[in-house]
Amino acid sequence: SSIHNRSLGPDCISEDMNNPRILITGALGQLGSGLAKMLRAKFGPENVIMSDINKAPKHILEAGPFVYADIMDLKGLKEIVVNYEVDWLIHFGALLSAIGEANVPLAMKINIEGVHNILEVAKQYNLKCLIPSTIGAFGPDSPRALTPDLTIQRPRTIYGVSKVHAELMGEYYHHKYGLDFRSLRYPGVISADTKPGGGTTDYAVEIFHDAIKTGKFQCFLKPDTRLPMMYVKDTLRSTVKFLRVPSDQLTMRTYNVTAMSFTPAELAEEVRKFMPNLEVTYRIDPVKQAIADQWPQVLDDSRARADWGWQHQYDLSTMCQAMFAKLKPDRV
Ligand code: AKB
Repeated sequence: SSIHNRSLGPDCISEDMNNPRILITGALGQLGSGLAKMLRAKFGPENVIMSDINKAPKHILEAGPFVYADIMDLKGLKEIVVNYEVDWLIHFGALLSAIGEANVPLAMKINIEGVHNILEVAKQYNLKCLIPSTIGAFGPDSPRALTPDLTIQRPRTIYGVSKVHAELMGEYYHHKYGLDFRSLRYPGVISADTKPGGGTTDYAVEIFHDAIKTGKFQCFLKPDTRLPMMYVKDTLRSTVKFLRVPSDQLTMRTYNVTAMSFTPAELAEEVRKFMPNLEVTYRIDPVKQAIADQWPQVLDDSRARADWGWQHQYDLSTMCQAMFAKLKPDRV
């Protein structure tokens, strides 16, 4: 079948890395479809399999292979890996910070037991395995200004605890079994086409949608809450670049990556350059504010920049420009 044909189509840039077949879990979330698009452009549409437990919209089904995959079902995961001859496993299925606090048992199941299944499958079939981490893997005892890769990590959310667990388990499998495990600690990701679900940094996405729809925005964080952030294109570029770095070039397995840091007040000021009449009010969500107050304000990603050449392209101003260009082209 065409699924099993590994040759690149005429539109694909030829690739030195023996043309991997890639499975993405949780692919209907904020990052999956964008990453699939980027990887399909490099490796061919048939070589990137999107998967989720939800039904995919038509445009996703038309773009390339999409399958049902429940990360809690170890046998089902193995079946997909074998049937599709998967080489790389990118694990995006997870519950984010705020929703995790509201559903602790479910977060433990998905974010901890699910990761165990992913690592087991990756080990058994010798897959390159990427499990993203987050600024949420730090906590109140971590330095908040220029938080380094290696520092105190004592998060107090179930999301953070589960992500530290994933980092440590992946690194353990790497050292014990030689698994090519990789992780990036993402900051808040700002995207136009897909929405985040249940995070603490979601306000930075919502402001654009609400501003355009209603001219108003009610923010759930205090105006001076500074957090590390990144435009989705940079997030996806960092991910693809990191996946392609030869293993021996990595001096660590878990790297911080970031692009900018801003507060809600600073973001609102930038958005007002496109919508001068935007009304912003603040109604603090105590759970989300408490989470944000324990997270880094500025992330130090110098090791990613030194080891594998990470460079961001979007800052606060160009990110806003890009968001309005996507969501409201007549404003730009
Ligand atoms: C969240 O807010 O939970 C996520 C994250 C920073 O990991 N966006």
